[in-house]
Amino acid sequence: MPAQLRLLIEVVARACKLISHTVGKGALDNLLGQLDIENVQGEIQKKLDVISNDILLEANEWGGHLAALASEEMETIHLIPHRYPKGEYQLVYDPIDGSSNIDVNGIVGTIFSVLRAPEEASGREVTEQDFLQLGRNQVAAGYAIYGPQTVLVLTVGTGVFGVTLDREMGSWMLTHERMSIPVSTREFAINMSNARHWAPPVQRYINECLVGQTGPRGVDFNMRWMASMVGDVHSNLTRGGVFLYPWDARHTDRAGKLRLMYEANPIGMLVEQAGGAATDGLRRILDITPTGLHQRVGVILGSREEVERITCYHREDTASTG
Ligand code: FBP
Repeated sequence: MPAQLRLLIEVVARACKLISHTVGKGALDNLLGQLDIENVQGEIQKKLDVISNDILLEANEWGGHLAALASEEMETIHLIPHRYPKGEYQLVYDPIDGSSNIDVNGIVGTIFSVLRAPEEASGREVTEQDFLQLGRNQVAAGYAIYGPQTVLVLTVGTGVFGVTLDREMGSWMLTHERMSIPVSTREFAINMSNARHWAPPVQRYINECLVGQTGPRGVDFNMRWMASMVGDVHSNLTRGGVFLYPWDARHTDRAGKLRLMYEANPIGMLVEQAGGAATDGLRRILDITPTGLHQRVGVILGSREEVERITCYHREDTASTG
Protein backbone atom coordinates (compact mmCIF):
# COMPACT_ATOMS: atom_id res chain seq x y z
CA MET A 1 0.00 0.00 0.00
CA PRO A 2 1.42 3.47 -0.83
CA ALA A 3 2.83 5.20 2.26
CA GLN A 4 0.53 8.24 1.91
CA LEU A 5 -2.55 6.01 1.73
CA ARG A 6 -1.45 4.09 4.81
CA LEU A 7 -0.90 7.36 6.67
CA LEU A 8 -4.28 8.67 5.55
CA ILE A 9 -6.05 5.56 6.86
CA GLU A 10 -4.15 5.74 10.15
CA VAL A 11 -5.11 9.39 10.59
CA VAL A 12 -8.77 8.70 9.81
CA ALA A 13 -8.74 5.77 12.24
CA ARG A 14 -7.25 8.01 14.95
CA ALA A 15 -9.91 10.65 14.31
CA CYS A 16 -12.63 7.98 14.54
CA LYS A 17 -11.22 6.97 17.92
CA LEU A 18 -11.68 10.54 19.13
CA ILE A 19 -15.18 10.75 17.62
CA SER A 20 -16.06 7.46 19.35
CA HIS A 21 -14.86 8.89 22.67
CA THR A 22 -16.80 12.12 22.04
CA VAL A 23 -20.01 10.32 21.05
CA GLY A 24 -19.67 8.28 24.26
CA LYS A 25 -19.69 11.42 26.41
CA GLY A 26 -23.14 12.59 25.21
CA ALA A 27 -24.97 14.61 27.81
CA LEU A 28 -21.98 14.47 30.20
CA ASP A 29 -20.21 17.01 28.01
CA ASN A 30 -23.38 18.78 26.85
CA LEU A 31 -22.99 17.22 23.38
CA LEU A 32 -26.58 16.26 22.65
CA GLY A 33 -29.03 18.43 20.75
CA GLN A 34 -28.79 20.64 17.74
CA LEU A 35 -27.28 23.96 16.79
CA ASP A 36 -29.30 26.75 15.24
CA ILE A 37 -27.54 26.37 11.92
CA GLU A 38 -28.25 24.46 8.73
CA ASN A 39 -25.78 22.61 6.55
CA VAL A 40 -25.66 22.97 2.77
CA GLN A 41 -28.53 20.47 2.38
CA GLY A 42 -30.84 22.61 4.55
CA GLU A 43 -30.63 20.14 7.47
CA ILE A 44 -30.28 21.47 11.02
CA GLN A 45 -26.83 20.46 12.25
CA LYS A 46 -26.42 18.55 15.51
CA LYS A 47 -23.58 19.55 17.81
CA LEU A 48 -21.88 16.21 17.15
CA ASP A 49 -22.13 16.69 13.35
CA VAL A 50 -20.06 19.85 13.63
CA ILE A 51 -17.62 18.59 16.26
CA SER A 52 -16.96 15.34 14.36
CA ASN A 53 -16.51 17.24 11.11
CA ASP A 54 -13.86 19.41 12.76
CA ILE A 55 -12.11 16.41 14.31
CA LEU A 56 -11.63 14.82 10.88
CA LEU A 57 -10.64 18.11 9.30
CA GLU A 58 -8.06 19.04 11.91
CA ALA A 59 -6.56 15.53 12.07
CA ASN A 60 -6.03 15.38 8.31
CA GLU A 61 -4.96 18.89 7.37
CA TRP A 62 -1.26 18.85 8.13
CA GLY A 63 -0.01 15.30 7.46
CA GLY A 64 1.07 15.70 3.83
CA HIS A 65 -1.20 12.93 2.53
CA LEU A 66 -4.14 14.99 1.25
CA ALA A 67 -4.70 17.57 -1.47
CA ALA A 68 -8.20 18.46 -0.24
CA LEU A 69 -11.21 17.21 1.73
CA ALA A 70 -14.98 17.38 1.33
CA SER A 71 -17.73 16.56 3.78
CA GLU A 72 -21.49 16.42 4.17
CA GLU A 73 -21.20 19.32 6.57
CA MET A 74 -19.22 21.68 4.30
CA GLU A 75 -20.65 23.42 1.28
CA THR A 76 -17.60 23.00 -0.90
CA ILE A 77 -14.18 21.38 -0.78
CA HIS A 78 -11.51 22.33 1.79
CA LEU A 79 -8.04 22.77 0.32
CA ILE A 80 -5.00 21.87 2.40
CA PRO A 81 -3.60 25.25 3.51
CA HIS A 82 -0.36 26.36 1.82
CA ARG A 83 1.57 26.23 5.10
CA TYR A 84 1.22 22.41 5.13
CA PRO A 85 2.65 19.88 2.65
CA LYS A 86 0.19 18.71 0.02
CA GLY A 87 -0.47 15.04 -0.69
CA GLU A 88 -1.97 13.09 -3.56
CA TYR A 89 -5.29 11.94 -2.08
CA GLN A 90 -8.74 13.44 -1.61
CA LEU A 91 -10.92 12.48 1.36
CA VAL A 92 -14.72 12.67 1.32
CA TYR A 93 -16.69 11.90 4.47
CA ASP A 94 -19.94 11.95 6.39
CA PRO A 95 -18.72 12.65 9.94
CA ILE A 96 -21.90 11.42 11.64
CA ASP A 97 -24.22 9.13 9.73
CA GLY A 98 -27.58 8.52 11.40
CA SER A 99 -27.66 11.94 13.09
CA SER A 100 -31.26 11.49 14.25
CA ASN A 101 -30.01 8.70 16.53
CA ILE A 102 -27.60 10.92 18.49
CA ASP A 103 -30.06 12.14 21.09
CA VAL A 104 -31.66 8.71 21.62
CA ASN A 105 -28.36 6.88 22.20
CA GLY A 106 -28.78 4.86 19.01
CA ILE A 107 -26.22 3.66 16.48
CA VAL A 108 -24.26 6.31 14.58
CA GLY A 109 -21.19 6.07 12.38
CA THR A 110 -18.62 7.85 10.23
CA ILE A 111 -18.34 7.03 6.52
CA PHE A 112 -15.34 7.90 4.34
CA SER A 113 -14.16 7.55 0.77
CA VAL A 114 -10.64 8.05 -0.60
CA LEU A 115 -9.97 9.24 -4.15
CA ARG A 116 -6.69 9.97 -5.87
CA ALA A 117 -6.24 13.57 -6.98
CA PRO A 118 -6.18 13.57 -10.81
CA GLU A 119 -2.70 13.68 -12.32
CA GLU A 120 -3.49 16.86 -14.21
CA ALA A 121 -4.10 18.57 -10.84
CA SER A 122 -0.51 18.02 -9.67
CA GLY A 123 0.66 21.51 -10.66
CA ARG A 124 -2.41 23.40 -9.41
CA GLU A 125 -5.01 23.46 -6.62
CA VAL A 126 -7.61 20.70 -6.88
CA THR A 127 -11.14 21.83 -7.65
CA GLU A 128 -14.59 20.53 -6.78
CA GLN A 129 -14.70 19.08 -10.30
CA ASP A 130 -11.67 16.90 -9.41
CA PHE A 131 -13.79 15.21 -6.73
CA LEU A 132 -16.54 14.21 -9.16
CA GLN A 133 -15.04 10.80 -9.94
CA LEU A 134 -16.81 7.49 -10.46
CA GLY A 135 -17.21 5.39 -7.33
CA ARG A 136 -15.31 2.56 -8.99
CA ASN A 137 -12.21 4.82 -8.90
CA GLN A 138 -12.16 4.98 -5.09
CA VAL A 139 -8.88 3.66 -3.72
CA ALA A 140 -10.25 3.01 -0.24
CA ALA A 141 -13.54 3.24 1.62
CA GLY A 142 -14.72 2.52 5.11
CA TYR A 143 -16.91 3.32 8.05
CA ALA A 144 -16.64 3.40 11.81
CA ILE A 145 -19.68 2.23 13.74
CA TYR A 146 -20.18 3.66 17.23
CA GLY A 147 -22.36 1.10 18.99
CA PRO A 148 -21.85 -1.11 22.02
CA GLN A 149 -18.46 -1.66 20.37
CA THR A 150 -16.63 0.74 18.05
CA VAL A 151 -15.62 -1.11 14.88
CA LEU A 152 -13.80 0.29 11.86
CA VAL A 153 -14.58 -1.55 8.62
CA LEU A 154 -12.25 -0.93 5.71
CA THR A 155 -11.44 -1.87 2.14
CA VAL A 156 -8.51 -0.86 -0.03
CA GLY A 157 -9.88 -2.93 -2.91
CA THR A 158 -8.69 -6.36 -1.74
CA GLY A 159 -11.56 -7.51 0.45
CA VAL A 160 -13.09 -6.12 3.62
CA PHE A 161 -11.85 -6.38 7.18
CA GLY A 162 -12.81 -4.87 10.51
CA VAL A 163 -10.89 -3.76 13.58
CA THR A 164 -12.45 -3.24 16.99
CA LEU A 165 -11.41 -0.47 19.33
CA ASP A 166 -10.04 -1.80 22.61
CA ARG A 167 -11.19 1.09 24.76
CA GLU A 168 -8.85 0.32 27.69
CA MET A 169 -5.76 -0.02 25.50
CA GLY A 170 -6.79 2.71 23.04
CA SER A 171 -5.79 0.51 20.11
CA TRP A 172 -7.51 -1.17 17.18
CA MET A 173 -7.48 -4.98 17.13
CA LEU A 174 -8.15 -7.03 14.01
CA THR A 175 -11.43 -8.83 14.75
CA HIS A 176 -13.19 -9.32 11.40
CA GLU A 177 -11.14 -10.91 8.65
CA ARG A 178 -12.47 -11.22 5.08
CA MET A 179 -15.98 -9.99 5.82
CA SER A 180 -18.49 -11.30 3.31
CA ILE A 181 -22.19 -10.82 2.70
CA PRO A 182 -24.14 -14.05 2.22
CA VAL A 183 -25.51 -14.23 -1.33
CA SER A 184 -29.05 -15.01 -0.11
CA THR A 185 -30.98 -13.45 2.73
CA ARG A 186 -34.41 -13.36 4.34
CA GLU A 187 -33.98 -9.93 5.92
CA PHE A 188 -34.61 -6.44 4.59
CA ALA A 189 -34.09 -2.94 6.00
CA ILE A 190 -36.26 -0.05 4.81
CA ASN A 191 -38.18 2.82 6.40
CA MET A 192 -41.69 1.32 6.06
CA SER A 193 -43.39 4.61 6.93
CA ASN A 194 -42.54 5.80 3.41
CA ALA A 195 -44.22 2.80 1.73
CA ARG A 196 -47.03 4.73 0.06
CA HIS A 197 -44.51 6.99 -1.70
CA TRP A 198 -42.25 4.30 -3.22
CA ALA A 199 -42.06 3.48 -6.90
CA PRO A 200 -43.99 0.34 -8.02
CA PRO A 201 -40.94 -2.00 -8.23
CA VAL A 202 -40.02 -1.29 -4.59
CA GLN A 203 -43.65 -1.70 -3.49
CA ARG A 204 -43.79 -5.00 -5.37
CA TYR A 205 -40.62 -6.31 -3.74
CA ILE A 206 -41.55 -5.33 -0.18
CA ASN A 207 -45.14 -6.59 -0.56
CA GLU A 208 -43.79 -9.95 -1.68
CA CYS A 209 -41.54 -10.06 1.39
CA LEU A 210 -44.40 -9.09 3.68
CA VAL A 211 -46.76 -11.84 2.55
CA GLY A 212 -44.01 -14.32 3.37
CA GLN A 213 -44.70 -18.04 3.07
CA THR A 214 -48.11 -17.52 1.50
CA GLY A 215 -46.75 -15.31 -1.30
CA PRO A 216 -44.60 -15.82 -4.41
CA ARG A 217 -41.35 -15.99 -2.39
CA GLY A 218 -42.67 -18.87 -0.29
CA VAL A 219 -40.65 -17.82 2.80
CA ASP A 220 -41.07 -15.41 5.69
CA PHE A 221 -38.86 -12.31 5.85
CA ASN A 222 -37.60 -10.38 8.85
CA MET A 223 -37.21 -6.58 8.96
CA ARG A 224 -34.71 -4.20 10.57
CA TRP A 225 -34.52 -0.38 10.52
CA MET A 226 -31.82 1.26 12.59
CA ALA A 227 -32.20 4.75 11.05
CA SER A 228 -28.46 4.67 10.43
CA MET A 229 -27.14 3.26 7.17
CA VAL A 230 -23.90 2.30 8.91
CA GLY A 231 -25.87 0.23 11.43
CA ASP A 232 -27.97 -1.54 8.81
CA VAL A 233 -25.00 -2.14 6.52
CA HIS A 234 -22.94 -3.53 9.40
CA SER A 235 -25.77 -5.97 9.97
CA ASN A 236 -25.70 -6.89 6.24
CA LEU A 237 -21.95 -7.45 6.41
CA THR A 238 -22.29 -9.57 9.51
CA ARG A 239 -25.28 -11.78 8.77
CA GLY A 240 -26.64 -10.79 5.35
CA GLY A 241 -29.58 -8.63 4.40
CA VAL A 242 -30.66 -6.03 1.91
CA PHE A 243 -30.84 -2.29 2.65
CA LEU A 244 -33.03 0.10 0.69
CA TYR A 245 -33.38 3.86 0.74
CA PRO A 246 -35.15 4.26 -2.59
CA TRP A 247 -36.44 7.26 -4.51
CA ASP A 248 -39.88 8.35 -3.33
CA ALA A 249 -42.63 10.40 -4.89
CA ARG A 250 -42.58 13.21 -2.34
CA HIS A 251 -39.32 14.50 -3.74
CA THR A 252 -39.61 14.42 -7.52
CA ASP A 253 -36.66 16.81 -7.69
CA ARG A 254 -34.16 14.42 -6.11
CA ALA A 255 -33.06 10.89 -6.89
CA GLY A 256 -33.07 9.71 -3.27
CA LYS A 257 -32.23 10.74 0.28
CA LEU A 258 -28.68 9.46 0.64
CA ARG A 259 -25.66 11.17 -0.86
CA LEU A 260 -23.62 9.55 -3.63
CA MET A 261 -20.11 10.78 -2.86
CA TYR A 262 -19.84 10.15 0.88
CA GLU A 263 -22.57 7.61 1.62
CA ALA A 264 -23.55 5.43 -1.37
CA ASN A 265 -20.13 5.21 -3.07
CA PRO A 266 -18.03 4.17 -0.05
CA ILE A 267 -20.70 1.78 1.21
CA GLY A 268 -21.17 0.48 -2.36
CA MET A 269 -17.45 -0.29 -2.61
CA LEU A 270 -17.44 -2.10 0.75
CA VAL A 271 -20.54 -4.10 -0.15
CA GLU A 272 -19.14 -5.16 -3.53
CA GLN A 273 -15.78 -6.04 -1.98
CA ALA A 274 -17.69 -8.26 0.46
CA GLY A 275 -19.42 -10.08 -2.41
CA GLY A 276 -22.69 -8.10 -2.36
CA ALA A 277 -24.18 -5.71 -4.90
CA ALA A 278 -25.25 -2.05 -4.89
CA THR A 279 -27.53 -0.29 -7.39
CA ASP A 280 -29.87 2.69 -7.56
CA GLY A 281 -32.55 0.37 -8.98
CA LEU A 282 -31.16 0.40 -12.50
CA ARG A 283 -27.48 1.34 -12.40
CA ARG A 284 -24.54 0.00 -10.44
CA ILE A 285 -23.86 2.70 -7.82
CA LEU A 286 -20.11 2.69 -8.55
CA ASP A 287 -20.77 3.47 -12.25
CA ILE A 288 -22.87 6.60 -11.66
CA THR A 289 -21.20 9.76 -12.95
CA PRO A 290 -21.35 12.35 -10.17
CA THR A 291 -22.61 15.80 -11.09
CA GLY A 292 -22.27 17.45 -7.68
CA LEU A 293 -20.55 16.97 -4.35
CA HIS A 294 -23.85 16.65 -2.47
CA GLN A 295 -25.77 14.76 -5.15
CA ARG A 296 -28.40 12.34 -3.85
CA VAL A 297 -29.14 8.85 -5.12
CA GLY A 298 -31.55 5.97 -4.55
CA VAL A 299 -29.81 3.08 -2.79
CA ILE A 300 -30.42 -0.68 -2.87
CA LEU A 301 -27.56 -2.79 -1.56
CA GLY A 302 -26.56 -5.93 0.27
CA SER A 303 -27.04 -9.63 -0.47
CA ARG A 304 -26.54 -10.11 -4.18
CA GLU A 305 -29.59 -12.25 -5.01
CA GLU A 306 -32.03 -9.77 -3.48
CA VAL A 307 -30.36 -6.71 -5.05
CA GLU A 308 -30.48 -8.43 -8.44
CA ARG A 309 -34.17 -9.27 -7.95
CA ILE A 310 -35.09 -5.67 -7.04
CA THR A 311 -33.00 -4.32 -9.94
CA CYS A 312 -34.78 -6.77 -12.26
CA TYR A 313 -38.19 -5.48 -11.02
CA HIS A 314 -37.06 -1.94 -11.87
CA ARG A 315 -35.97 -3.03 -15.38
CA GLU A 316 -39.29 -4.78 -15.99
CA ASP A 317 -41.16 -1.69 -14.80
CA THR A 318 -39.10 0.60 -17.05
CA ALA A 319 -39.65 -1.72 -20.02
CA SER A 320 -43.43 -1.84 -19.47
CA THR A 321 -43.89 1.89 -18.89
CA GLY A 322 -41.34 2.93 -21.54
P1 FBP B 1 -27.82 11.77 7.89
O1 FBP B 1 -26.59 11.80 7.03
O2 FBP B 1 -28.49 13.10 8.00
O3 FBP B 1 -27.59 11.13 9.18
O4 FBP B 1 -28.92 10.89 7.07
C1 FBP B 1 -28.62 9.60 6.62
C2 FBP B 1 -29.49 8.58 7.33
O5 FBP B 1 -29.43 8.79 8.71
C3 FBP B 1 -29.09 7.14 7.02
O6 FBP B 1 -27.98 6.76 7.75
C4 FBP B 1 -30.32 6.38 7.41
O7 FBP B 1 -30.43 5.15 6.74
C5 FBP B 1 -31.41 7.35 7.05
O8 FBP B 1 -30.82 8.66 6.97
C6 FBP B 1 -32.50 7.37 8.05
O9 FBP B 1 -33.56 8.04 7.49
P2 FBP B 1 -35.01 8.10 8.15
O10 FBP B 1 -35.05 9.43 8.82
O11 FBP B 1 -35.95 8.02 7.01
O12 FBP B 1 -35.16 6.96 9.10
